[in-house]
Amino acid sequence: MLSDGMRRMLKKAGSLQKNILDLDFNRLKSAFIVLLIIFTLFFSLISFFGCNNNIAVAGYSGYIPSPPIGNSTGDINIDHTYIIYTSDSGSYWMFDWGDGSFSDWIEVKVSDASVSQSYSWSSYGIYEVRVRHRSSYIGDSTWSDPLIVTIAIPPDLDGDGYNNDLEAAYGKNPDDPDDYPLDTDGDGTPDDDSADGSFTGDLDDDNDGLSDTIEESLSSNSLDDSDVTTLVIEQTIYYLVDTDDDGNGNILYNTQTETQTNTNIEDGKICLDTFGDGLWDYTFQNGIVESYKAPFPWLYVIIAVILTVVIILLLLFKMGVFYLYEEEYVVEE
Ligand SMILES: [Ca+2]
Ligand SMILES: [Ca+2]
Ligand SMILES: [Ca+2]
Ligand SMILES: [Ca+2]
Repeated sequence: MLSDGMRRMLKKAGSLQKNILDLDFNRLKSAFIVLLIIFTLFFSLISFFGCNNNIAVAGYSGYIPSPPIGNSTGDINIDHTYIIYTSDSGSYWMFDWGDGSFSDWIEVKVSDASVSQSYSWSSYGIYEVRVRHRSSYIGDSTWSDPLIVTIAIPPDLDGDGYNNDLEAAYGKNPDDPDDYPLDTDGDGTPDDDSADGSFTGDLDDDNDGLSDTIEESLSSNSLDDSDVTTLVIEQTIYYLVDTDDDGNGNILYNTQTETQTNTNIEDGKICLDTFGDGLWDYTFQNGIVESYKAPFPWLYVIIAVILTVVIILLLLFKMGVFYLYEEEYVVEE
């Protein structure tokens, strides 16, 4: 049995424990309310900033900014510009250029701003351009997904008019504009076939219209376009070829019949035998083709006139109208 004194002590102790428990509960309640307020404020802030495209949402470490906007192809040593948009004033942004280089942190002081950065790559390759966001409140984001930028080797690296593959096939340097295959007419097709047979050479090296093969058969220079003149006569293409280099075409080549005839010069005009019958059909002079007109036969006319005069004189002599001497008559007295 407990004494009265003991009962009073236990009752007092129970009362004290109850007070202590009440006190702890109130502290916990206050702490919970404070935490609730802090979380409410935190998530309100997160919700507010989460409206922006490039600003963190809950779980900042998992935030991925949008990739930068800009060209996905380009050339070396040329500035390429990349942009991100943000309404997060007071934020910072950094670009990763994919070649081990990074931009500085770029501060955005106003909302609804764009951040633009230019970069030029010095080597050909494929680069992953990313962007990263930094907030003074919640730290750095992870890198954005990459924008793939291809800085491809141009087909004609040195810009000499011959593509890299062709130059390589001809043993020329694709990175030297002064080293390229022989191409007499400069039309981009080299004179000869490539050694490996992957490229066919020009069939008309001097681009005068007459193929190398025909020029060689006519003894014409297939590397000189000044010795062939193209003529169109009665809808047929002819080539007037100067094989003796005297400035006048001495062979007329008919592309339709693939035959050749000779020419002649009369009064400075080149006479052409288009039918191949040995008679002149046209003349060519100063770029003009005309039907052949035989020259007036002055020589024959003059000879005929002289002969006619001689015959008339002879007849007159015969008739006694003209005579060479006068007979003397002696009158006897
Ligand atoms: Ca080239
Ligand atoms: Ca070259
Ligand atoms: Ca050529
Ligand atoms: Ca030719």
